[in-house]
Amino acid sequence: VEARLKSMLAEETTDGEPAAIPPRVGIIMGSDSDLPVMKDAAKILREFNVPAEVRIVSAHRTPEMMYSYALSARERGIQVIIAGAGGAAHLPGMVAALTPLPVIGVPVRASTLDGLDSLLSIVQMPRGVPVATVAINNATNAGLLAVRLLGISDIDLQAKMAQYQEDRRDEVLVKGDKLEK
Ligand code: RP5
Repeated sequence: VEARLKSMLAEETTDGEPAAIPPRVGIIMGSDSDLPVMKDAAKILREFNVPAEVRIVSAHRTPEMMYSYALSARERGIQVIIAGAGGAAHLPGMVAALTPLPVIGVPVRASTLDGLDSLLSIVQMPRGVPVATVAINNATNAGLLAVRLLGISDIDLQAKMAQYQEDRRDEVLVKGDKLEK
């Protein structure tokens, strides 16, 4: 999956390979069919130079792997987990139950129900086990939220986020100017 992701990102970015440093963010997904959506989280983290790992970890098909991944993530230095899944999307919630790390859930549109099934499966967590849920298929926001969380204790990263926001604002202003002309 890392190889597929690399080729997907290579098509979209022109910068070189990120340095092989220990990952701070774990991006996991229930199936390789989630990768076209979840690659956007990896892309954002790469833009911010945040080291991340990408794994297929299924709550239903590889439950033992899900357990060992969630239980070992903190000691391996992972600080935030982004978990994407579709349909009966139990992965983010189960991982959040097993680790004290913040978990961001990405509902993937994977079935005939247009992603509403995934959204509700992820967002409707019981009290005590939070998952920060982003919009359906919006792995970009999951990446950005991970950067913001890391920015709490990393002022350089927080400054980069402030710059990112200014750049987005400027984009809107430029588009507005063009419309007026
Ligand atoms: C979920 O089931 C996965 O996260 C995926 O979104 C969905 C369909 O998986 P595949 O049948 O494409 O492997 O577990």
